[in-house]
Amino acid sequence: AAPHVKSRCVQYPGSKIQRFLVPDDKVDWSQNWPQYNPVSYTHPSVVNKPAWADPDIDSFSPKFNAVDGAVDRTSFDDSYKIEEGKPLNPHGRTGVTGRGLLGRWGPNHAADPIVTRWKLDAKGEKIFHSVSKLPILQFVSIKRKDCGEWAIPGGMVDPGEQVSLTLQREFSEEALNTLAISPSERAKISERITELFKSTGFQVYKGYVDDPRNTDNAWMETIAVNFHDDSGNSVSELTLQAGDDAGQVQWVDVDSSFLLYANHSHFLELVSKERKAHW
Ligand code: RP5
Ligand code: MG
Ligand code: MG
Repeated sequence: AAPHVKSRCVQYPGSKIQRFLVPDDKVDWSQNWPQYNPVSYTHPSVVNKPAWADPDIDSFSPKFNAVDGAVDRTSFDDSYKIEEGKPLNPHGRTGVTGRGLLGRWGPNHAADPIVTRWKLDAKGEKIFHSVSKLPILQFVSIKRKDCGEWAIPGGMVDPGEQVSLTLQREFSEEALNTLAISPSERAKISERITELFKSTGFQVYKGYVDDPRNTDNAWMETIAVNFHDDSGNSVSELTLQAGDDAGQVQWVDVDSSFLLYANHSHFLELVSKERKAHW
């Protein structure tokens, strides 16, 4: 696989920290590199010991490469190495040690709901792309508040939470703003969402995320699932409203030229291939 890129972004997000520059041929840990001198960084929000974060490494002994109580510390890749008590990023060097903005040492598990529909004209007919001659898909995209980039409305799997629930919960929180509406409205939406999310889920991707928050000792992994509203009368009818860590939300045409957060574009490419849609 190509070496991770966003995990080596010069400026560590949410900080003034500059990563130690890692050239492509030095990403892999198997390359001996005595000059490697990464910056150690853990964001104050993580140092402050919130409920979603691990303690510092000297004050706890987690079960790495295992399900550790309610926290799944296994990787979707092979088992990861531990060096001086700290997990090593299976995709190689990032120029930063510690956890940065991530709560867990080792893998931080997320789930990404990719909700799609066909792009239709006024008569309700599918719109075909002029070059590829394939029908165009649209997906629900959010603009992240933290970095201003467009992304899939994903989020972290809570300890012990079923991924199927994370997918629904994060979509509802970020794209439908269910954290801010009345219980009766929430119940109505939840019914629709549960219906769509149970019938047509297609697992697109499971593995490492090339996320700008990754470090040498903490990284993102995800399960991305596509929920497709083929008829256009299920989730397409719900009013989108940005919530939680999303600043904006809208239906966006699925196209290779649309820039997205982390490696989310790769997940959409897999969706469009699967659905024989324009990419
Ligand atoms: C990405 O970060 C995942 O693919 C997912 O979309 C997201 C989860 O983090 P938060 O949205 O909770 O910050 O790596
Ligand atoms: Mg969220
Ligand atoms: Mg999120």
